[in-house]
Amino acid sequence: MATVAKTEGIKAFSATHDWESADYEPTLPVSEMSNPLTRNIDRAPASSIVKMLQACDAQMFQEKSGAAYERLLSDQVAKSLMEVAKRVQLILKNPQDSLIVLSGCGTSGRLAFFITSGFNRELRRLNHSAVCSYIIAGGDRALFSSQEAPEDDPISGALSLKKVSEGKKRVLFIGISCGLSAPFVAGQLDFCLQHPDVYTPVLVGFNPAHQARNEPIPGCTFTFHSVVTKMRELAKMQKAFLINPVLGPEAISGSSRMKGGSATKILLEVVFSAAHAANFSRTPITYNGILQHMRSYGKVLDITYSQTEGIAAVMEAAGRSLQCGRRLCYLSWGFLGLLGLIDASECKPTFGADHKDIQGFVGGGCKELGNKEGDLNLMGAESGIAHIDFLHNVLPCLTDKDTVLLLYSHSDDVDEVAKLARRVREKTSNMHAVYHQTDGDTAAQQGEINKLCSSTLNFIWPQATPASMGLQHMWELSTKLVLNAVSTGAHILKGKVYQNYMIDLQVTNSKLYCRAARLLQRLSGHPKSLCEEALLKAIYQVDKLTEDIMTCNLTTHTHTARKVKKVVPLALVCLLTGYSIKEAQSHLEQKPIVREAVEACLREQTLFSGSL
Ligand code: F1P
Repeated sequence: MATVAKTEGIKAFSATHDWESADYEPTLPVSEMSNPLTRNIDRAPASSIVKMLQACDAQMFQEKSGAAYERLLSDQVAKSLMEVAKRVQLILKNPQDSLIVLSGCGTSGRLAFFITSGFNRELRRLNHSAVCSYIIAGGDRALFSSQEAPEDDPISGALSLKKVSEGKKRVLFIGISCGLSAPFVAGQLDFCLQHPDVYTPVLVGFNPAHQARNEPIPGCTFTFHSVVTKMRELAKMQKAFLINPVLGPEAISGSSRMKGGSATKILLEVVFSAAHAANFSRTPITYNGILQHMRSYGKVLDITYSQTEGIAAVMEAAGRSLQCGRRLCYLSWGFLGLLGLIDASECKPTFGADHKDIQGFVGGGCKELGNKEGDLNLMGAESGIAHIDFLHNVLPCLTDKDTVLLLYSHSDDVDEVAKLARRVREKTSNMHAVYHQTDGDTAAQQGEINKLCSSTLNFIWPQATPASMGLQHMWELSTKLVLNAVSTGAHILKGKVYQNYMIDLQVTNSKLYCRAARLLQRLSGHPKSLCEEALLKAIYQVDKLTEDIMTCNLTTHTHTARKVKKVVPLALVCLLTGYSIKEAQSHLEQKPIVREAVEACLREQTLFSGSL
């Protein structure tokens, strides 16, 4: 056994470098590549899935290995972070007529909200005015539910930035797009470049600049790539900043919510903490300080993944629930809860999940989270995010087949946690917990909660944390890693991943459409034109494409795709078998596990071509 593990470790180590070579998937940006470490993640047991995710996350902190890319701990990245932190500090010092805006789409927008809220809360605690604002493509409803289409709208990006910064004389704009790809963010950066007297643009993403998306954006004269090129020029004079370390491919190809999201959180927290310390405790912003702070996040990975077996147990429970059509609920308090909401909302575009498959609930819901648009009842009563919604809509029908995961820390009202845990336990024994505490601090009720739960991931953090890094930030990253692992793993176990590709992704914006077309090419071996044809047939549910469909634009395609389930599997089955859409649909109904359906088709295809 030991020898096998050792050789696997060696293989895994050498594989980490494959993706950096020039001939590895040369047409893809790093954020879309498939990670050699996870090629067999779809057949791995839960504990191996966790280990693979750990190895992928560890790639974030690998030092530059002579390759062409900047890394998280690279010299240039630390220097840019210092400069941006100094700009933030200037605004803190002189907040009048100034603003910092964080913006992004999907997970990146949700993290913009998360980081903005945390920073403003801290400022208000010190009686300082809140200087930070967030923008998310699609508005506040996109904070808690998947809204992918607004990502394609550069005009609405620019207009929302204009609106939020009306009347300001100095704006530090931080646009986040993990893949350097979202037109919404490109529109905002372009707007900043046109008004350099007011706006200083900063771009956070995780591809080298030359890999920024270069597809034309309908109605615009710029592409993401052209905007980045201009910013690079301005960066030489420190009039714009690019923070774009490479993290290695995601564990599930293109799933930027994972490493992309974690690194966004790390980088921006480092910037804001350094600026905060400089302004309020006169701690100078230094290169070493920045680097040390970044490294301390690496320790969060170690502490979190030291509980591999515990994470795997929750993943297995969640996987069993999803496999039999039941659900996973995150119940939480305060801002750890927002991470639960974020994690849950991402499963729809990534795995074609129903919004009820994984749902997050936070104490008082929107009231507690303080989003701009206040209480959002836009998605109907059944989608409420407060505990009261859970008690009314979910608790009555919970059974042992559902999984409930409590997320709390010793600074939450643990009495409340125990109260809710007792009520959940009356309905299901399948309750687990993630609990953060500092060394030496224990909550009296924790013993009781532990007994009510079938498993507890108890993270004990050292009291003496690096000065610059709040404990809260550690708990948050650790919780994010656990939730990403649980929800990704549960969907893998449900058969929603083939090799390391999301085969049931939603095709609801241009990036996802291109990803889907690429995946069809890769799996079927057919040329691009044929794959796009099959994709459109699946979207419009027709066996023959009409003139009308062919002349529709991409926005109409992605809009129509919202209403259809299993678009990509459907297109793939048609491509591989020559079935009609109806036949392919019935084939997929007979084999509801998408991975198995896809594998069966691929097997038949190989047998068929072998017999020729
Ligand atoms: C933004 C994003 C992702 C989401 C999905 C679609 O990506 O909305 O957050 O998970 O993949 O794209 P990016 O602009 O940060 O690359």
